[in-house]
Amino acid sequence: ESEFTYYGSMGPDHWSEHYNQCAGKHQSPININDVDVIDRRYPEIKYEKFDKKPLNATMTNNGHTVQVKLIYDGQAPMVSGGPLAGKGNYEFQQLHFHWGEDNTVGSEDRINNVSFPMELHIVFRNIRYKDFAEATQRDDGVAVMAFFYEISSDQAADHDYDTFTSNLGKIEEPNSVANMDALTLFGLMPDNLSSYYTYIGSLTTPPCSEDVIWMDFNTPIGIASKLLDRFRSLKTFDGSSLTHNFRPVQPLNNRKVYRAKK
Ligand code: BO1
Ligand code: ZN
Repeated sequence: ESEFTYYGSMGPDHWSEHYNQCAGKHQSPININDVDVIDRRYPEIKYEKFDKKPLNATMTNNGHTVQVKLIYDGQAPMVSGGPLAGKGNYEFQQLHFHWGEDNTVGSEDRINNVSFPMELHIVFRNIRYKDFAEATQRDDGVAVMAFFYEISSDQAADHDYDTFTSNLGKIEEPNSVANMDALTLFGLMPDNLSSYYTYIGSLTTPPCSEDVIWMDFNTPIGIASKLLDRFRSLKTFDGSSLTHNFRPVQPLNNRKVYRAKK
């Protein structure tokens, strides 16, 4: 295994030299053009335990992103329904973020060629598969819920994120871990979950496994610009700042993007 970065000789243009799936035809991220999107009705999404507090919460600087792991007493959060209907139950694995060097870039998927300053990925695995590695081998194994951020000066909206990001200073070094206050998944998500895009893509980092079922929610999460700066001060393996960690958009090829409406 070789490492990967977001610039230079191990940057996204070179990932497929070491990870052949990164050259696949169903890759993520993509640009979503509203004019090409197909409206579709889906069953309601069922959110289980999204308001449950974990026993333990840690954040890790893995050199590529801030990854949050949550350990639960008993059942972890699960999602089903929506585009996952008939495929089974999907259990929470981890969540993490993608951001950019300034507020004009950062999100991975784009909407009408517009980037958002940051994107949250909440990663799920179909419980019919024994672990994440096996799930990535299946076309119904992995689902990711994606949320976009927008710059907001509404301090109240920041509450969960202020607490969360105030711990980022403890994990500036790659491979460092910090304990954090227990948070709920709903606490990080916007209130309005009624409209989302969905399409079939991949993991956005090596090994770029296909297929991943993506759900990109329309309502952005408001965050203060100064909180985004805390993400940008993390360091990567070569000692430089992790100023950006989004993969460029990939060809849509023969895929369709759907918009779920209630
Ligand atoms: S993403 O949501 O498409 N950006 C994405 C990219 C990579 C992973 C997950 C989501 N990687 C995998 C690791 C596994 C790990 C799993 C769940 O995440 O390769 O080792 O088990 O945490
Ligand atoms: Zn991600």
